[in-house]
Amino acid sequence: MSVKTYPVAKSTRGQAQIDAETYQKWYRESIENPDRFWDKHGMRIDWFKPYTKVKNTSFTGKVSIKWFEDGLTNASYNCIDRHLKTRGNQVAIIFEGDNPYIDKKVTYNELYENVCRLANVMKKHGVKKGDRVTIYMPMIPEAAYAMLACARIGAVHSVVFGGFSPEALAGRIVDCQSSFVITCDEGVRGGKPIPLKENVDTAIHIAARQHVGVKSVLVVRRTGGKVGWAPGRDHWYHQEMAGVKAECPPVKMKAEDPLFILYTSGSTGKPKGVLHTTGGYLVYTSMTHQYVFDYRPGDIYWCTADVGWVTGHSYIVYGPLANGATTLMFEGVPNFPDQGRFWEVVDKHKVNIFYTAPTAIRSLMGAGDEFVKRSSRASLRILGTVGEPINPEAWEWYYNVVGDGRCPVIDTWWQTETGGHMITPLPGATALKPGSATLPFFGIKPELVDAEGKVLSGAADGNLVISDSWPAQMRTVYGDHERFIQTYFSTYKGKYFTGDGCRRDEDGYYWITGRVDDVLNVSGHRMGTAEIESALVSHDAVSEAAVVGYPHDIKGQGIYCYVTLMAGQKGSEELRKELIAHVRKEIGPIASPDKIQFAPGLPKTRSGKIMRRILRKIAEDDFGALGDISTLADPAVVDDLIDNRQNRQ
Ligand code: 6R9
Repeated sequence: MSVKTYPVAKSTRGQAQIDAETYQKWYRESIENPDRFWDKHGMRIDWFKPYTKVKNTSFTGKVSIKWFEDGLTNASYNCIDRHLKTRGNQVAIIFEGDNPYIDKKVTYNELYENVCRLANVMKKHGVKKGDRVTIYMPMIPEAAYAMLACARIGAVHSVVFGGFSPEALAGRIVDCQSSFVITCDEGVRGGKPIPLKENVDTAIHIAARQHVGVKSVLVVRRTGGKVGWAPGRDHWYHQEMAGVKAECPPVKMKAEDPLFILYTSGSTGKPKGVLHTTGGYLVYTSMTHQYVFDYRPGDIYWCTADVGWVTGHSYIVYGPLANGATTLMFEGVPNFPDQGRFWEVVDKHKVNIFYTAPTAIRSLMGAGDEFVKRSSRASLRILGTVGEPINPEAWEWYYNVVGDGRCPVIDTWWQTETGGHMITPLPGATALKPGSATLPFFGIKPELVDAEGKVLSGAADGNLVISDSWPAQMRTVYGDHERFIQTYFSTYKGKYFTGDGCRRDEDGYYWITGRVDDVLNVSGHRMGTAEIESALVSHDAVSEAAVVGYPHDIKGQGIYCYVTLMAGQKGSEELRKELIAHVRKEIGPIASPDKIQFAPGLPKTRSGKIMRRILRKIAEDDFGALGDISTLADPAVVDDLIDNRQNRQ
């Protein structure tokens, strides 16, 4: 497949902050002398007591990661107080409701008052520094207040995505022994209520059976829907907030004091509590937010993620607010009231920087250009993506149709574990190649290794590891440091293993090929499922595709493709043949699909990630043991996939 390259994008508002030369210079310095580099950039946040030590990290033995360790700071102070003098009346948060007629603006002064009050409410209920607080909320400003209020008093928040089931919520409450929960009566998404308080009630019962007692639940009233009530345990947010002072001094936190825990699934076992700490995380998320999005004061910035995921933590709340930005929080979904909602909101709030996931882009692309074309999108300057590899077809559509060919597409590769962007273009510095996350951010040392751990040089294909620490790296798995070492530092000694496969091209550009367990080996040829998916999606009839391997007598693994067609297209034998020919043409005969199943829907988590585990099982004709499918956005798609499987034995 020939690769198109887009020259360094001209920023539509003068020169971007980092040009190609500055990128080279800073990158070199960050690698050759990380202490000096981060000593300088660590001062981008405010410290009550400046650090004298910068980096103290080891990827071997017990694995210990410390940054700015003798400095004292506070994340809430950095996200609020330090802006009050200069931009107290500037909007900090724009809330856009699920209902398009509902919105609200919160200034930095108002943010200060709300966060201080909430911090005081928590203190009143006995929450202390180091205590874990579970936040189970929809996308409303109170979710951000709750995170920042925890940070203010040194409590460690654990945000659980509002789409998770009571069982999943209970598991997370139990794992970090959390006795204080902040929630909402109901959430609203796509016009439908979500019974958050009811789920919390159920979760608390489940947790109690495991001897973890939740003492207090603070409930924000969002819909006014009827909820159960445990007197003495449950408290209304609005009543509590009215009864406390609007000022609360931020606690002086050590740089390495925990800021939050965020649970994430691995390939084995129960979800891991990824632990992030204060100083390095804030330095790195604010710095990446500024340079990766070329954020300038006054910009309206919108990341469509949910605060239940790391993207919401780093790039809706902490990074943007530490930079004094205006960050938009969207309560709804991309297709409600219809598939034009994103672009309507962009016009309504004059959004300059827009950051979303490839899965959203592909689904909106499938709905047709008309939904985009009826908006102006003239305010847009930067388009970002995150979460999975973006296929060139979707990239081009995003660039040409959404961005009208004038906004660079910033494909950011990173993980819950990395805290912030790792491999990403910088607008104004990096020539773009659709589908490539391009080059490492400052301070990031990616390496490709083969199965034996041999470091590969030049253009190569391998497993992606990071060979030295960066400030926002996770510090441990909460309560299980051994698991941290095992999961991330034992596969390749002395290196952080990302779990992703990756190719580096002759220009040094990185192309993430997907999780290593998704890489296929067909007749001894190695290829990323993402590559085949990308080829399939580049066919006009295809809206989305997911490819998995299945055991094949002769080839080792065969290629099984689940294909969702564009609206109006019908699956047929003829189209099957056409798609096979298309993939052969795009990649080569080795990538010929063995099976193509037309699927009206793919099994996705509520964050939009395709659950390949399920697809692999069905492809293997072994769907008796699909495991937990309760976290799927729409568990019903599984039945259709099973009924129409192509591999009956
Ligand atoms: C931020 C986030 C991490 C995994 C990661 C990789 C995939 C994320 C990507 C990407 C290709 C990108 N991933 N961004 N793959 N290109 N730009 O998504 O964190 O939920 O922990 O997922 O997502 O496989 O390892 P998380």
